[in-house]
Amino acid sequence: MIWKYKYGHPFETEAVIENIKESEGIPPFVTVDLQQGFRCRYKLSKDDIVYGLGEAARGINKRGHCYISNASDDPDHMESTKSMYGAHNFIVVAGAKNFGLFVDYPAKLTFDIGYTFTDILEIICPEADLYLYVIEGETPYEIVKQFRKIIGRSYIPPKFAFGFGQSRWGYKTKEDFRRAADGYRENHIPIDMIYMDIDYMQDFKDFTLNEEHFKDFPEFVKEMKTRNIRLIPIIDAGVKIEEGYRVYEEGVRNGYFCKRADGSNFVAAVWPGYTHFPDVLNPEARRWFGGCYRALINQGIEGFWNDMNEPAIFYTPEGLEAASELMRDYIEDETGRISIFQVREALTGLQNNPNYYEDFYHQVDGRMVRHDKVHNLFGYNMTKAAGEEFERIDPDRRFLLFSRSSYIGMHRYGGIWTGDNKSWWSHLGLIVHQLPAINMAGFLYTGPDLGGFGADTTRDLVLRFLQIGVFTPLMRNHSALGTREQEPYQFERPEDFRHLIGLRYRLVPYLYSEYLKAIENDTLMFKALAFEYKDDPIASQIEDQLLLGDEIMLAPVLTQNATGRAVYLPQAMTKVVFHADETIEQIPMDAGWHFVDYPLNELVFFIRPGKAVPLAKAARRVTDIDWNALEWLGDGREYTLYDDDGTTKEDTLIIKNLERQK
Ligand code: MIG
Repeated sequence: MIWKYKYGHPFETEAVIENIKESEGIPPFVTVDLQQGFRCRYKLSKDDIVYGLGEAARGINKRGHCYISNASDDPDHMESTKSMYGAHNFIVVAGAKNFGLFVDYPAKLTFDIGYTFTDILEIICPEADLYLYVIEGETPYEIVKQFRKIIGRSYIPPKFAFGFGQSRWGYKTKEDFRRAADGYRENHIPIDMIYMDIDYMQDFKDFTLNEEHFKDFPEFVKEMKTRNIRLIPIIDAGVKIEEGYRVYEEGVRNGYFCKRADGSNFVAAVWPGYTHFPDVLNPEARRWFGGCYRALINQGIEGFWNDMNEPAIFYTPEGLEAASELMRDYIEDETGRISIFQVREALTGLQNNPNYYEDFYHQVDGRMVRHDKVHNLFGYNMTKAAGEEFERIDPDRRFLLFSRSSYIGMHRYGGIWTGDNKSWWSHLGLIVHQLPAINMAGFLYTGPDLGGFGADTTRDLVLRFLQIGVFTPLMRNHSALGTREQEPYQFERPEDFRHLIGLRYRLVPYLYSEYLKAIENDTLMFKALAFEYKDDPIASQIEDQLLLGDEIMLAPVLTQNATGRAVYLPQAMTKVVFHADETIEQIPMDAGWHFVDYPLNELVFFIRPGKAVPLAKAARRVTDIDWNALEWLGDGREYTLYDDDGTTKEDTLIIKNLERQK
C-alpha cells in the first residue's frame, strides 16, 4: 500500500512515474508538522533499523547520524560527511513497524536519524513544497520492491559495459591510451573500455577534441575498437565561454543557459575557466544539450560519463571579487582588524560555496526557478538530456551512460559511479555500505573508483578493491591526476590482477543475469543480510557482508594486512575459493562464525544452500564469453538465467531454466 501526500507547491521532479492518487488527511506511521516548514517525525523503537539514503556516508543501518540531501562535490568525504554527490531521499524503517518514506523534494533536506534525539527520526526542510510517499509492506524488502515499481524501470547498459574498464585522469594523447591498451594486452588482462577524462577535449570544451592530439578521432576510435576496446569520454556540466565555440554560441543565441536574476547568463569558473551551465531543467535547452552528444556519437562513441554536475563550481566572478576585496583590505590593514582566518576562509570558501546556488535560475514552464530550490536535479537532468537524445538517435539502441550527481528518477536514464573516493581502506568499506542503498534508490549500474581515486594507492588496496569490483556492474579502475599510477601493470606480479579481472569475465553471465532479474522484478542486486535472514538477530547487525542475487554472499576483506576475516554464515553455505593457480575449491561450511582465509590473489565467496551459480570459461572481452559452455558452482541443481542480445532495448529478454548437468 502506498500513500501520496502533497504539501504546498511541489516541483515536479518525475522521480515517480506511476500515477498514484493523492491521499487526504494525515499520513500513517509518521507525524507531519507544517508549523515551520516541513517536519516529519517518527519515534523509533529500540531495535529499529533504518535503511536507505542511497549514496550516503556511514553504515548500512543509517541510525545514529544526520544526513543532508544536497548534491555536493566532496572528494574528501568521510564518516562525518552529511552530503554526497547524489541525493536519494528514500528510507525504510524496519523493526516494530515496517514502512518506507520517499520525500520527493529537490532542495536541501535533512534526515536526522536518531542524531538530535536517539529515538527520533525526523525529516526536515524549511519549505513544505513536496510530495511525501509512505509505503507499507510486510517486510522491508517488499517495501523496496513497491517503491522501485513506482519509480519505473532502471537503466540497462549495453552488455559490453559489464566488462572491465581502465581510467585515469591524465591520459592526454593517443599514445597514453595505446600505452594503457598495450599494458593490458602484454599482461593478458581482459579489458573492454578505456575512459577518456577531460584532457581529450580542446581547452576543456565539451564535445570537442584536442586538435593536436586527436586530429582523426574516428580513425582512433576504430583503431581501439579493432583492439576490442571502447573509448568512453567524459562530459562536464559547464560550457566554456568562448567566441566561436559552437556550443557556447548556440546556447547564448537561444537562451539555453542558466540565468542570473537580471536575465544575464550566470557565470561559473570550472575546468575551462569561465563557463555557463546548460539549463537542463528547461526541456528545450535539455533537448539542445542532449543533441550535442551526437557530435561524438557520429565519430563512433558508444558511451559517456557525466561529471561535475552537482554542479561543482570553483568560483564565480562575484565571489572572486568579494574575496579579492577582502585580500586588498587585508594587505592595507595594519591594525589587525581582519584576521588571517577570515582571509583563509574567504579563499577556501570560494570553491563550491553554497551561496552560488542562490545566484542563478532555471526556466521551467515559463517561470524562473532559483537553482537552490531544485539543486539536486541538475545531474539528473543533464543525464536525462543525453538519455533522451539516445532515444531520438535510435530508440532501440543502448548506450553506456553514468553520472556523478543524481536524484531518484535518473536511474531510468543512466547509472552512477560513487564520485571521488580516496585510496583509503575506509572507502573500501564505504562501498559495501553504499551498494545496497544505491540499489534501493533504483540505481543498478554502479560501482566505485576501484583502487581509490584521490591519494596514493597501494597494491594490496587495489587488489582488495578488485575483489569487490569483480561483482559490481560498473567495474572501473580510476585515479586522479598526480596520484600514484594504479593500472594493474604498474605493480609487481600483474598476474594477480589478471586472475581477479579474469574471474569477472567468467562471472559475467551470472552478473548480467542477476542485473536483468533485478530490473525485471524490481529486486535488489545487492542487499543487506537482514533482507533475507529476517529473524536472525546477528544477520541484521552484519554491515560488512552482502548478499548478491539469491545465490551469493560476499564477505570482502576491508583492512590492510589481514590474511582473512571473521565471516558470519546465517545458514550452511558452500565456500568457493578461486585459487591463484586457477583451481576452484568448494567447501561446505556450517552456519555460524568462521575465520576465513582470504589471500590477496584469490577470490573467495559463499553460495547459499540449494543454489547454483553459472560460470563461463575465461574470455578476453565480453563478446567472447560463451554463454553456452557453463560450468556450475554451489550445490544446487537449477538456475534461472536471464539474458538478452545485450545491445537493443526492445524485448529480447530470454529466461531459461537451466538444469545442471553433473
Ligand atoms: O575536479 O575530470 O569525479 O572522476 O577524474 C575534478 C577530472 C574533476 C572529477 C571526477 C573525476 C575526474 C576529475 N573530475
